[in-house]
Amino acid sequence: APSSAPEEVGRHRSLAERVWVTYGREVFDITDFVELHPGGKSKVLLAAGGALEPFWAMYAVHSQAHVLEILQAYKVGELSPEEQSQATQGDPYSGDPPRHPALQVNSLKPFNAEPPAELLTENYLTPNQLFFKRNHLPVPAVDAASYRLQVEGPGGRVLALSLPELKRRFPKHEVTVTLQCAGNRRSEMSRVRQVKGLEWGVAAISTARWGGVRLRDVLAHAGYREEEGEAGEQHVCFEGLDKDLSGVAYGASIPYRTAMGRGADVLLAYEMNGEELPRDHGYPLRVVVPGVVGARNVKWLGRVSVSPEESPSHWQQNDYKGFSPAVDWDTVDFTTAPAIQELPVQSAITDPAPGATVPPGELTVKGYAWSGGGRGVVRVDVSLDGGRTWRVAELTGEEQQPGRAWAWRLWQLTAPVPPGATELDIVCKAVDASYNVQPDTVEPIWNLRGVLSNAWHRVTVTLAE
Ligand code: MTE
Ligand code: MO
Repeated sequence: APSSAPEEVGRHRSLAERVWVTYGREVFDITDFVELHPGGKSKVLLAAGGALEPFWAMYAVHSQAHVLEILQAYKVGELSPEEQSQATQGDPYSGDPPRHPALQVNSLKPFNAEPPAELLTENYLTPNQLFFKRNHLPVPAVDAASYRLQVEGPGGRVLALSLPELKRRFPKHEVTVTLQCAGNRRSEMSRVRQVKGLEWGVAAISTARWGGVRLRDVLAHAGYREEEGEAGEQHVCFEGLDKDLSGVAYGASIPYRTAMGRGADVLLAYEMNGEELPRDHGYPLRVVVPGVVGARNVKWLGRVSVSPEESPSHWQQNDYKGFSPAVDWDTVDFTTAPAIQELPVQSAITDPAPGATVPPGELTVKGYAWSGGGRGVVRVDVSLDGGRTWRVAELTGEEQQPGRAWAWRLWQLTAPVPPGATELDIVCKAVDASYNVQPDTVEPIWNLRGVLSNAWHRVTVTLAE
């Protein structure tokens, strides 16, 4: 069979350019099947140009022999063998891994992308290929065999732990955790007044089942005790293996008690949704800090240390902090605000899409809701008339332990469309276990970096005649 590179498959994303997909190493031209797809044409086109696996993981109806048989009829070739990472001279991003074309790319180098919002709530766990990706630097090529995690113990003694040693020495721990970037929903802030940062929509948030070892077990092995942090504020600092051109690594830190407190679920994860951690998500080892902003979940983890100071990293000191709407770039002083750790309560509508035309009669609205610090979501209110009247949505998904509710709830509401309406102003807002609520508008929480954007989410749709 003829062989094609992933980039070639990626160019076939529309009926005009023909629709190609892959399954395993096989390549299929499914152009003639698009109209026949039982789930509709728009759904099958989401997978165009890339792998079917993440979609079939969501829509389990595909795991049947006859579906594979149908697919075989459209086979046109095979994927060419993985190319040697030929580090193209001068482009530090040439070694980045391939990505799924369904992702909406906000920046290619470094790679930053979110899934289409309506896919986010199709599945409680986000398939790895569709999980949002937020990189500040090129993805480092880490050789798992020679990889050693450096852990600095009390007094400066450094342990070097290989992956097999980590897996052998410490019990495996699994937690379902939602990660959200501080900049999720930033584009809504920019509509009020331009902010600096990537223009994320509502999908810089995703959920996975992470597997790994507990950070507290590793720190205890290195000689730290739970009480240690009480002698004065201490911080656990992380360094990534991804480096900028001057050799400075990505870094961040969390308070010692977040890592070492009783019941702490901070992980050094080597698995994501039952698979080996993908390169974009920190292969071979990353930190997962449940309930805490994405930026502290350091990927490609190289070194862990404990310090009376927070991480000296740019991303801890001079970024990922919140400010008053009164502060702008000419007046900002980053030393005056604390680094973001636990995130505030958040929710958004993922379906219908803004500007969609919906049929009269009944409408189903879907979305996600989540809060930081292990505070579960207790309720989501939805309005179809801009916030004049409200209904309570139905929550679905895992209900986790109070205080350790690290993952989102999905929600949906089916309600009659107000008769005579031509347009609907759909609004959602969530309430967390501490009865924290979302602010109703963006203006009062506007900040120059466009972080912590969690106002009521609004989507306007048109009613079909
Ligand atoms: N870790 C390293 N080493 N380098 C990075 O650029 N980005 C951070 C964090 N950890 C980053 C990192 C940010 S800002 C976020 S939001 C999350 O990773 C995103 O994790 P994901 O790409 O697995 O979704
Ligand atoms: Mo982020």
